[in-house]
Amino acid sequence: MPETPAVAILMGSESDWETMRAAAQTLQTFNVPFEARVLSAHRTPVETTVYVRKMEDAGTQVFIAGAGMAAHLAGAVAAHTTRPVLGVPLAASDLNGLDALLATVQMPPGMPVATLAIGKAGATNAALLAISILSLKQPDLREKLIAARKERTDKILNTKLPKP
Ligand code: RP5
Repeated sequence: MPETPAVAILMGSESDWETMRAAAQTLQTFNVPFEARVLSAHRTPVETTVYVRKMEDAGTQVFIAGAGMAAHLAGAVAAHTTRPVLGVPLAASDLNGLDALLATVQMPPGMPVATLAIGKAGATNAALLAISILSLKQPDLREKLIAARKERTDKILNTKLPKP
């Protein structure tokens, strides 16, 4: 039997993949099993519900949802699971992601969505946050996160600026 994906990445459209692949790549780097699917709060509401319930039942621990414009996907996912839902607002309109940021972050009390930054930074950080959540029960992942942080720290400290 294939391994249950610890993380499910959902996005509202194939056009979101260019940004959301940063989440997939980050999970891959940490060897975290994941599945990525295009499902939309507005265009496939029933299938989104069925998928989230199925994945929660199968043992998926964290959901990442990226969407642009009137971005209701993360909220729609949160409506069907008590697992952590990480929302990534995407820049898909003339409002450059501000529309998606507000739609994703402004959840009513009782229905939390942890909202990350707009775009690729948010997609990367959603994956890192998912790994951090999984690391509460997986010491090997915690070690990998610590090593990755050290690498970033060293890179900053070893920066050599070009001559003025
Ligand atoms: C949202 O509408 C999607 O998440 C995407 O960011 C945006 C535009 O979708 P497409 O028209 O490119 O399919 O639902």
